[in-house]
Amino acid sequence: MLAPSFRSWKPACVSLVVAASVIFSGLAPRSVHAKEPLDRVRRLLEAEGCSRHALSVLFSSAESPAYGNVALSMKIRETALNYEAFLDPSSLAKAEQFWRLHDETLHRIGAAYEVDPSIIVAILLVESALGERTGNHPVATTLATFALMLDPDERERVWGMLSAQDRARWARDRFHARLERRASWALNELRALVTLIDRGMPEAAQWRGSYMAAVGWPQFLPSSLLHYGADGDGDGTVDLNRPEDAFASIAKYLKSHGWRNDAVPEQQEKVVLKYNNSRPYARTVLEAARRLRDLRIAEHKKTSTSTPAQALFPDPSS
Ligand SMILES: [Ca+2]
Repeated sequence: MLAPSFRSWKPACVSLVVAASVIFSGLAPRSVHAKEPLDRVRRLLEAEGCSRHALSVLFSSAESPAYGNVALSMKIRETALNYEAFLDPSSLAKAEQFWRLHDETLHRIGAAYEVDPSIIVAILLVESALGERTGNHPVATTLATFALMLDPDERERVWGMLSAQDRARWARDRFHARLERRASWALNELRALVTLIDRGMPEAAQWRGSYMAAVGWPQFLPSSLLHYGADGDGDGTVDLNRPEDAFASIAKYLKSHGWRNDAVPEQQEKVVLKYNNSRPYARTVLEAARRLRDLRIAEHKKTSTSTPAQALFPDPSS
C-alpha cells in the first residue's frame, strides 16, 4: 500500500499581502552584509505568522542572494530549449535500460495509481536525466532571492544584469510585472518549505535543486511535494531522491490531475502540461513514453522464447 505522508495540509503561515508593503517600504540603506537582503524576506514571513522555529531552521544556512538565478530565469525561453535530444536513440535506450532496472517497482506503483510506467520514466528522463541531474542551487536561498523581487529596487538590480537584447525583448514594465508575480510565487513556495520543516522535515532547509528551486528526481517544487509527495517504499518519509518515492510522487501528481492511460493524446497532453506548462515539454514527454513502450514491446519479442505450440505450428508469414 502506498501511503502518502502528506495527505492533507494546512499552510504554516497565513498570507497577509499588506505585510509585504510594510517590510519592503522605507528600507534602510543597503547593508554591507551579503545575506542581509534575505533577512527582509524572513521578517516578512515572520510578520505573516510563520513559525519562528521553522524560519530559523530555514534561514540558518541561507547563502548570499542568488541574483544570477533570477536573471537567468528572465533570459531563458524554455520553448527554445532543445527537447529533441531526449528523443535520440541513445537517450531512449538509456531510459529503457532504467525502466528494466526498476521494472518491478514501476509496475507495482504504476498499477497502484493506474499510471503507465512509460510516462513516469519519460518524465524522469526529461526532468532530471533519470535522476542524474537534480541541480545544485540552494533552494531556500533561491526562493528567498525571488521573493526579494517584491522590492522594485531589487528588480532594477536584476534588470541591470540583463543584456541589451533581453531588455529589448521584455520592455521594462513587463519585466517588472513578471518578476513581481514571480516574487509572490516564491513566497508561497517558502511558506511550503516552512510547513515541511514544521512537519518534521528540517532537511528541507538544506535542499539543493534547479535554478528555479525544483528538487529531486521528479523536480518538484516544495508546494508540489506537500500536496503530491508520496512514500513509495513505505519507510514513512518522502525522499524525492529515492526511486520508489520519486515514481510514486510523479504517479500521484499525474493521477491527481486527471491522468488516464486510455485517454486520447490531447487529454493526456493537458495533464502533462500541469506538470510543466510548456507544449514542447509535454509533447516530448508523451512521444518519449510512446517510443519507450515500443522499445519494450520489441525487446520482449526478441527475448521471449517460442512456446512448444509455436515451434510445432510456426507462423506461416515468417
Ligand atoms: Ca519513502
